[in-house]
Amino acid sequence: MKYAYINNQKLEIKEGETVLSFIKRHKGDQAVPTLCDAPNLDPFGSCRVCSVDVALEENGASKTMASCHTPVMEGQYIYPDSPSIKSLRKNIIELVLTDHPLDCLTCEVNGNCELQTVAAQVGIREVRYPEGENHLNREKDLSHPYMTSDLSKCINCYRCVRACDEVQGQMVLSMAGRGFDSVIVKGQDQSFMESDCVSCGACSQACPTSAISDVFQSKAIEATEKTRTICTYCGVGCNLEVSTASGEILSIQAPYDAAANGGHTCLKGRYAFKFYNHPERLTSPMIKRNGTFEKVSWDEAYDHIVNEFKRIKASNGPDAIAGISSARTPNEENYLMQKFIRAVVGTNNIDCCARVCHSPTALGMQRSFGTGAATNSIEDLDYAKFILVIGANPTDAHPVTGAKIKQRMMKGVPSIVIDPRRIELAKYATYHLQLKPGTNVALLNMMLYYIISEGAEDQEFISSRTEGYEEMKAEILKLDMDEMAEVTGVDKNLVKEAALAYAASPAAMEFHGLGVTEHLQGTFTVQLIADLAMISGNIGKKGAGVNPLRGQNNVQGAADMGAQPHQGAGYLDVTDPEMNSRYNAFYRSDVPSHIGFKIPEMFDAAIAGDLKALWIIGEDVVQTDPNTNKVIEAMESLELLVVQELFMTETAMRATVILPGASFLEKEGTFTNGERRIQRVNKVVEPLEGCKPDGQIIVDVMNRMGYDQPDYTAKGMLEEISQIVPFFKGVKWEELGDNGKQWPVLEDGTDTQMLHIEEFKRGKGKFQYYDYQKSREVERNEKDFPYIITTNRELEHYNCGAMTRRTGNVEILTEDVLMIHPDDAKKEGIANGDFVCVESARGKVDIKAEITDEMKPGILSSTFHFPEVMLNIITSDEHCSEAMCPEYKVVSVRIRKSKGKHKQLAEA
Ligand SMILES: Nc1nc2c(c(=O)[nH]1)N[C@H]1C(S)=C(S)[C@@H](COP(=O)(O)OP(=O)(O)OC[C@H]3O[C@@H](n4cnc5c(=O)[nH]c(N)nc54)[C@H](O)[C@@H]3O)O[C@H]1N2
Ligand SMILES: Nc1nc2c(c(=O)[nH]1)N[C@H]1C(S)=C(S)[C@@H](COP(=O)(O)OP(=O)(O)OC[C@H]3O[C@@H](n4cnc5c(=O)[nH]c(N)nc54)[C@H](O)[C@@H]3O)O[C@H]1N2
Ligand SMILES: [Mo]
Repeated sequence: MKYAYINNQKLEIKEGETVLSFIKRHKGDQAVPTLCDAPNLDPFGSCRVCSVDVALEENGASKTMASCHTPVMEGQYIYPDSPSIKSLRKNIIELVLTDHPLDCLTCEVNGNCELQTVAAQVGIREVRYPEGENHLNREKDLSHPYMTSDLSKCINCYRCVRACDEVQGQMVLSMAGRGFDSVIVKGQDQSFMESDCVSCGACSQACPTSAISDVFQSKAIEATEKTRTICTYCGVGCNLEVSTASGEILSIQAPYDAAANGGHTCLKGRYAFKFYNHPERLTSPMIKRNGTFEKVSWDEAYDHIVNEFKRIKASNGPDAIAGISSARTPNEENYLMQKFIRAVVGTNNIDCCARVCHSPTALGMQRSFGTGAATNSIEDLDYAKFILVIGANPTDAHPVTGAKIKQRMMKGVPSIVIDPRRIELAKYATYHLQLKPGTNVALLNMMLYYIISEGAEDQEFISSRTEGYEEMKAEILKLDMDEMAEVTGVDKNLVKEAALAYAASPAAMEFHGLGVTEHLQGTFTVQLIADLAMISGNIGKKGAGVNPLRGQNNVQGAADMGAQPHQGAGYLDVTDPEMNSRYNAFYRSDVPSHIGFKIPEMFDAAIAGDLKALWIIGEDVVQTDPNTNKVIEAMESLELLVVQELFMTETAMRATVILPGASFLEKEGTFTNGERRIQRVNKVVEPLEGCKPDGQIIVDVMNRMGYDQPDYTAKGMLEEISQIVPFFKGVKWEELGDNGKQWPVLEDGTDTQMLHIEEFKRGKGKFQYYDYQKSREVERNEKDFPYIITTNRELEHYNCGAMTRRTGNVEILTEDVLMIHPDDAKKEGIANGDFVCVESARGKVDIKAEITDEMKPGILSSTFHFPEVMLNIITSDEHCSEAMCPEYKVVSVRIRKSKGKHKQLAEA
């Protein structure tokens, strides 16, 4: 063990500590005042406020050093508050204050300003120098809905610049000018809105004064309470610290000690919370009578639903009823919903949005490895020596992880991006393989071909840990690379170089998204990704693995809890007689052992008249499922459509009964993020008047159907879940702590950062070969529909947009646009901003053109966040042959300049 001394007291040193972290660990965070230092930034050593005296012997001659960036050495004698140090700090702060307006008492952050706190800490009561003038005249920036700058308050500590560079990697902020004239500027001295700012707020959180700050909500500074919870948007699972006063949410910060996001979050997590008390929230149950919704009491709504369920079950059997559970809601609520459908209704007709999202990932990885979840943790990015991103655009869709990946790429970690679009990460990647949508299988086969034919495979891993290799290899070697290059549109030499660089790396970490799954061959693509990881020995070690970037905040959890028709809670196979009887014994029920309907099958059954009742929680299938007019037909064929929602979505409009649920801010439970981390969602505010937590609504209906289920509490539900879900065995509400636990959690509470370390869940990892197959949509492309449109997502809006469209985010991004290559635009006579009619075999929509060379000629892309466009009118309900995930990413269309803005809905 190594030791150093603080005020002559002998204390142990930890590896890698600076003098500052050493002092803070032993003497507390307040032991040394700091200004330019921040917990999530690299030490900078510019302000010198953290200076301490350091000597080589007890009370010996000392040197003054900035403690934040000086490594602590064995045997050092550190004096953090000698008289000379105290006077030095006071002088420094006094000088800083001369450059800062002296109106602290009237400043809106009064009481929350770090500079003010530090001034008090070092003992300053008044400033002896006159107020300086060098940047006090700078104008306020009021351009942005969430962030504001008043750079007259800037003290040039660089924290904002470093946060923008080191945390987000956006490089918007910089210091211009020299000496006394130096000032912080955004971009080319622009406003937030004009600059390339992505509104993550890292600079605002980093600023120690209020030179850059959140636009102050009234009373922001009077926050009385802080509650830690988990973000409701994507699967990164950011921890949020929510400040409230009098039951109202004022602001959100990212806690520095959060494992999932370490002091960072994106503009949705930090700022897009105002939907929660938006005037358009649904606040009363409603029943549709003669075509219009009438507000009713909860009792009346429940009676209606229960009578209908009973009537339909009696006349058509339990399989005429189905449920769609919400991946936006906690584990406990998903568990209850599937339990209601299985144990109370008596059918396996339960599904969730994983169907239209990562169902191929779950199935493909189960086939290859035995478990469908991410093998490694996000933290592993720090250890990865190579990064492969395929069909995912994390800087928009998983911004915190995206920023980390981007940081690694900028620091020179070699990488491959496989995407038809030049996404942001492609600009930093070593190789961008810009393939035609729908050709992943051909491209991955090319990579496997070159690794095998060049002898770059990991023989040791293959022989000790896998099976099926020789069969796969024999098929791969039959392929003609020129033919595959033609199919994918990617130069074979580039693929070869990229594949060999990947295979040569000691630790390559893979990430994938919907560009992999939402295809005819989605599941096969996932299996080929698994092949690639196995052939290069990239499983079971740090900085490697196959890591799907799971979409919704709790889509991992929704599937874990059994919100799918073929596997119940904990992925036990419902068709296996032993598992089936285990469920029935546990639920005191009689659930049949046949697989229920998947979402697309529910719609077909509704149209065919076999499905009569559907209960949907938090999913806007009309806007987000493919082939909108078919979805509408399905909704309208039902006798009972219960929609449990926050807002009057396109789906809710077509309901027969509406139940107002409560948002994540108004209830408790757990979300499981994309790295299997089960984290506590704590109630921040009371449910809006008239709304109920979704879990309690389900419990109420269960009881009225005659099933005894205790009232909803997160703790109670977790107790029940831990008895049936094997990998939740040791999960206890009160033991989850701030950063949760990664499943499997053993009975003694130990959790798991990495899967398949010595052995795969299924024993040996399974290699499998698949041939590239053209989808019917691609055939259409070769005939009547010459363009392919694929979908992407925008940072500011989230899926159907019901929530983000009701926040300040609409001021930043207002509509869906059609990305089109300049050559195509020219050919079709389309100018930037023109409306374009995009027509597929299903229907047509009008979208505003945005001319960009991010897409290749012949390929278009758009988002699906706005009901004004309703992009899914044109998408097809062809789907993955194995998992039934829709082929959203390949839609063959023709385009022409449009005269106006129309959409073609069935009723219109
Ligand atoms: N801001 C924001 N964040 C979100 C969401 C949101 O709506 N908005 N939604 C959340 C949800 S539910 C999900 S599932 C995730 C999705 O996050 P991602 O998986 O990143 O989703 P997408 O952007 O739809 O698609 C990813 C990429 O696939 C590419 N792609 C299209 N076709 C192909 C192909 O054939 N091959 C390859 N290799 N790539 C292709 C697209 O160009 C796109 O860049 O994001 C989550 N996070
Ligand atoms: N063209 C195209 N379409 C796509 C995709 C694509 O890539 N291209 N991606 C698909 C994917 S991956 C997904 S996951 C789906 C997502 O599609 P959806 O699941 O429909 O999208 P969300 O916007 O997440 O909708 C969730 C709804 O839940 C409500 N909600 C949120 N929290 C709660 C709560 O606590 N309780 C209740 N009761 N309601 C709540 C919100 O108000 C919102 O209306 O879209 C799919 N659609
Ligand atoms: Mo998703």
